[in-house]
Amino acid sequence: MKFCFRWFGKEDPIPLIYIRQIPVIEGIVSALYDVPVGDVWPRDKINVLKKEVEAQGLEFTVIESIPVHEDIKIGKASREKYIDNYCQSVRNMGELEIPILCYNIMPVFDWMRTNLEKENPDGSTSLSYDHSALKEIDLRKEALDLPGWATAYTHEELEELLDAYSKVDENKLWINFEYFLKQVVPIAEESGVKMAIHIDDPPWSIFNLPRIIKDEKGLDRLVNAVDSTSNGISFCVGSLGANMHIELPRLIRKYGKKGRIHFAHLRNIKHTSEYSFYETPHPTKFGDNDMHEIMKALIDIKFEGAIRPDHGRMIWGEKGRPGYGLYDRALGSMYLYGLWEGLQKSIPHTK
Ligand SMILES: [Mn+2]
Repeated sequence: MKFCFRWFGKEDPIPLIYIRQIPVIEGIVSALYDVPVGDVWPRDKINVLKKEVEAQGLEFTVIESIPVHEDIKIGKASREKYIDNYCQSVRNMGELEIPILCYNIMPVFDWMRTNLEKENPDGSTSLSYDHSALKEIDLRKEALDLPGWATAYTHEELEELLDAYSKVDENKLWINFEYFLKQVVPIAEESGVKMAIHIDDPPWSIFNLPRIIKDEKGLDRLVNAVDSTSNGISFCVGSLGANMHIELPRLIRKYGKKGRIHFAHLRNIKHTSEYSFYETPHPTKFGDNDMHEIMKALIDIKFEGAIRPDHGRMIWGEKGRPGYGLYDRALGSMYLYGLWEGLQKSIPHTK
């Protein structure tokens, strides 16, 4: 497996050379952040980013993410143009030999947290999610005041989207998603790109919006929608593990053996109630995910895709993008590498 690290390009306060200094990191996970949603990602622009990564001795391994336009999810007539554009972006990354595309199909909001700076007893801060706090928010009545989302939409834009989604239930979203996959996956296949859908985060409906990539049933429907290894999964154990009833190692083995897991996000969370949690340091002892069992499952399936540490805490006084500081993710990388090396050397059949 290839150890990777997410980098937000020039806007990221963490320079690539710092990432390079984390000894186990070989690959970069990044994206273009200045292309309007729905437009084609120009090959030249992707190439500039790729060259920048390679100048530091790293590989541009994963694009995370090319956003799927809301019109595709809603099923508007304008989706045809946006699907064509998406196919062209996939071709462009394929020509540049970037092998993995992480994307998601969450309506309106992607990841959701209610606090980006939950204080921990040791003085560090974490991202957290409190379902009861979220349930009290009526999006149509009050200005959206959630961390990370304050400026994403105007009130009018949000109203319009919510109206459109009032006619899109889970099944309709599935049908629209399958329509998209049937066109894009064959292009990905011929372009040498593995598409890898990220798990919905958190893995349940928020604000009455439909969410479909949230459990085994959803992942089954996904892999059956188009029978191709280019139609795969970004197995985010923090997102999926927020559902207390999911058996992560079993699902890694199940979809991994079908060749459908191309990317894994490895992080830990601790539940404060069935639908509420906060993010912890990566090691097993701090959270509810057994990282040792998760890594064992990845080794069992002879996982050859990309992995990255996921959100970290803010520690050692670091300021920056919540969840994406350097220090705690670097600690996470070293921990994951230690697990990997220990397991690799102690399981005879994997040698
Ligand atoms: Mn993730």
